[in-house]
Amino acid sequence: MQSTLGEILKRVKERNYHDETVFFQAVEEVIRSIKPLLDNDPRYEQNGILDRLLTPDRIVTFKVVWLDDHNKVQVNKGYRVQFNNALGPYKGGLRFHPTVNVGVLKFLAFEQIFKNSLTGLIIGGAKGGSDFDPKGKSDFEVMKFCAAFMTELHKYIGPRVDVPAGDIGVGAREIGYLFGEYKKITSSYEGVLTGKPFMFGGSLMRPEATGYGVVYFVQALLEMEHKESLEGKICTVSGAGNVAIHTIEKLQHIGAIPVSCSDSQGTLYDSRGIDLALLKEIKLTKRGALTDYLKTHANAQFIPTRDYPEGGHAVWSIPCYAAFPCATQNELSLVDAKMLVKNKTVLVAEGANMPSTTEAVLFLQKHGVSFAPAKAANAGGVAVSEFEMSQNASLQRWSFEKVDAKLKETMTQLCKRVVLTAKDYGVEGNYVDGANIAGFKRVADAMIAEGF
Ligand code: NDP
Ligand code: 2IT
Repeated sequence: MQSTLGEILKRVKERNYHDETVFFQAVEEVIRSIKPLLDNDPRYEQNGILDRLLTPDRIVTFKVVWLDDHNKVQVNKGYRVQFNNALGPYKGGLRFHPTVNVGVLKFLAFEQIFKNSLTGLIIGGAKGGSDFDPKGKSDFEVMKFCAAFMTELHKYIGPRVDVPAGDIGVGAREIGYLFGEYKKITSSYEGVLTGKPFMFGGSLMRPEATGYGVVYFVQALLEMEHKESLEGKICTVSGAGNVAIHTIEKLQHIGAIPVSCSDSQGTLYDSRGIDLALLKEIKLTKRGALTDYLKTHANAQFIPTRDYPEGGHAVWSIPCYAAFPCATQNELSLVDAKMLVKNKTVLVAEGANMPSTTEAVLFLQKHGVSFAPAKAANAGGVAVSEFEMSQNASLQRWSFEKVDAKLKETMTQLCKRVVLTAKDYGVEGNYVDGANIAGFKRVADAMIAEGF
């Protein structure tokens, strides 16, 4: 059927929609943290560091044309934001989600610069993706889309240039198809993507790395700052994807009790603790709906998003010791922060990228909640991606135990760096400032040393 003029115009407007609000939100937070550093060290001003750092090196935008299962031509937009490579090759995930636009990817790439810097590894910051929605698509459709996406993307990436990985909507299946197409185009086996399936060069533990890393970070933080542990503690988790599932898994390994997860449709609450094997089967194997969980556990509760009051999210109304937002940006609002404080939550650790609004972060910090920001807490995923790059470059395979030990060590050192930087700069206990200052310093000093 022919589209009406109104439908065509709507599509054009949606496709060209441009909103940088989340990028400005991320920038504002970093600037607020590093202002004292900028005021006290004239080198940053003299070298124009701020203006240089706030401007992406380049943004590539391209058209992705592919054929769906009904032989209908589909068109999506593809992007790669290469923000800064002062510390190493551009590195950061690809997100496939209908909400992807330049503003969202600029925010994610900007955050990635500081996150990657905090790991102490040799990686710069980037992000990319598409407004393509893998949900409801057949494997063949996903494959055809990925091949078409790589036809353009391959021109801009390389194992020493820019190494993409996964993010929302991009897991091992998508990375496998992307890698296959890259290899077909270039006839070259190179570690140009991370998060590959193990059988052709993926690192063991990359799927688990972000979630496990979040828990390792929190363990180190609780030990250093509270002389406490998560054992026996009730934890709430949002999201039901890669990061959420592996956060829940590691929490269970260490004897904590994760009681929730969520997706775009609603929140699942199981007061006896989430049945992880069932959750994995529903979400990872069948790509199904969270409500299917109730077929096995009738006592669990599913709270649809639409039934929850405006401005808040059901996950954060569940009383807990520690809360782990692991779904998406700005999912934890001021209303939620107030609820967490009311329920005496001790710690919030961000598994997702910038899941808490600015107002929520400030409220939590003001009320003494230990707040572990994303760029520190979720750096384990990209750290293991860098381990995958190392393995590919040397044609080695590391054991699960070796990667796990290196991940734990990386997150523990990262935590110490954040805590001690906050102390050194007179903002003890403010891990947002600690992470931003430590992340910024390494990048800025490299930019000065390399000239412009
Ligand atoms: P997945 O695609 O595996 O899972 C995403 C989860 O979040 C799904 O449960 C999804 O629900 C939910 N979600 C996504 N968008 C929304 C939305 N707008 N509203 C409500 N729920 C939503 O992604 P990941 O687990 O990989 O990523 C989750 C977060 O972690 C993102 O912020 C990502 O940037 C960040 N991250 C990921 C890393 C990684 O290694 N994968 C590393 C570091 C950070 P539904 O299926 O219903 O859409
Ligand atoms: O936000 C992130 O750190 C990621 N999506 C992972 C990036 C990577 O290159 O592994």
